[in-house]
Amino acid sequence: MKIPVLRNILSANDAIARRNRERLEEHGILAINIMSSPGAGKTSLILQTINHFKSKARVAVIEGDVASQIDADKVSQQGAPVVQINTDGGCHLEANMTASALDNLPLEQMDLLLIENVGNLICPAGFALGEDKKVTLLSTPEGDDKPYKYPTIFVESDVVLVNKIDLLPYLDFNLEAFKKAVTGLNDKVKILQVSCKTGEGLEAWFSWVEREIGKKKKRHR
Ligand SMILES: Nc1nc2c(ncn2[C@@H]2O[C@H](COP(=O)(O)OP(=O)(O)OP(=O)(O)O)[C@@H](O)[C@H]2O)c(=O)[nH]1
Ligand SMILES: [Mg+2]
Repeated sequence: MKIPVLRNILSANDAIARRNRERLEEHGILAINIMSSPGAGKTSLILQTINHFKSKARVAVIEGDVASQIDADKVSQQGAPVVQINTDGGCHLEANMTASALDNLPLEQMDLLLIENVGNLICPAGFALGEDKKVTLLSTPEGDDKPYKYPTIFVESDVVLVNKIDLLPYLDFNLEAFKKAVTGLNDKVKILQVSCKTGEGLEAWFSWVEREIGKKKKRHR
């Protein structure tokens, strides 16, 4: 009896996600759903990305957290429009929350929307928000076996960022084993190695984002 209920929830979510996608499409805004475990570096990546694009593209952010507006405050300090969503215990963002956030963002003045999902390697992968791309961060202290334990998020992702590579000398994280595990699940995924602390590897991330913004604008014209 529970299965049809779950289907209804997911199809309702998908319907709202489609409307979000249409809304973003109308304005030519590229939307990226950023997912990871708590503390893997989502906010750090967002802050680096805002900083890089400040004279190149207009970036806005949706921050998803169970509680607090700590991350939204950091984004706001960088001058980007931001909406904080508190899920009050919910372990992922849903499309209806994203729709409300879109109501509160200056869509006419945006090129890129970065959505920081709730820190969780499981549930966020199951809920479409209306994004164009899904990006997962996996930080090196979490271990290279995570694709085997939490496969769905890696299957769903367009890009996987291995973050905190500056810590590799102190860990037994095996980069090649991790890449093999991810590509075994998803042979189309792009894997980038970065440090949001030192900036190493971020140029490749910025280039990918820039290309995707360009593609979105082209489709919009
Ligand atoms: N050494 C190192 N630390 C990093 C790196 N990226 C982020 N951190 C640190 O990791 C901690 C967590 O980073 P956040 O960016 O807040 O992580 P998050 O994924 O947004 O965390 P939640 O929002 O709580 O899920 C902070 O202390 C960061 O300074 C990195 O590349 N290397
Ligand atoms: Mg954060």
